[in-house]
Amino acid sequence: MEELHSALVSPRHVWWKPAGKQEKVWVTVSFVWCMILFAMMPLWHIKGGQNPSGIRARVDPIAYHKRVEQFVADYKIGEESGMPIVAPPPGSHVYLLGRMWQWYPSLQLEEGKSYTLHLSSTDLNHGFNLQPFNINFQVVPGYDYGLRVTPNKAGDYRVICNEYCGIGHHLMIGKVLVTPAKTVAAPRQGEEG
Ligand SMILES: [Cu+2]
Repeated sequence: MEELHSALVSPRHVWWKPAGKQEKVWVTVSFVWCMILFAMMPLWHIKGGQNPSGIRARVDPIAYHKRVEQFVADYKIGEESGMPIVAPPPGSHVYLLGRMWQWYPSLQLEEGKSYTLHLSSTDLNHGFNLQPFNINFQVVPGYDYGLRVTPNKAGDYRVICNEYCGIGHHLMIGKVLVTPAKTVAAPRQGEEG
């Protein structure tokens, strides 16, 4: 019977040809790959070691600003071009503020010591990017992000903003100085450490 190509004529009941071997193989490979990627999502979340450790809390931007000012007042050790340099004691809470267009204040931390680094913004979204490492965090007004950090390499590092935040975005460069671990003399025999 001659095929009629018309919308008025209904197509044959079985209009398709059964899938060939190659097509079956391809569909199988694709399906298996989809399942692998699907499993990777929860697996990477649990095993990937990329999830931030620490606390998240809502915070009023004005309250956060006050907290940062208190932190600066408590542990300020100097100033550079009007920017306070703050050296908090090991184990303490460290507050860094992202705002147009600076990271405030400059931090001085000690190698091998742990801190809780709080990040927030008082105006709009910024991106905390510690150079030269692949560390990126969204810094969002209204949210206090507390990360447990242990600087493991002494050096003079820069924080840049990787979330476009206006005309001065490229000038938004902060400073984190990590001082070498203080060498502690081993306790002598009979002495309690
Ligand atoms: Cu920015």
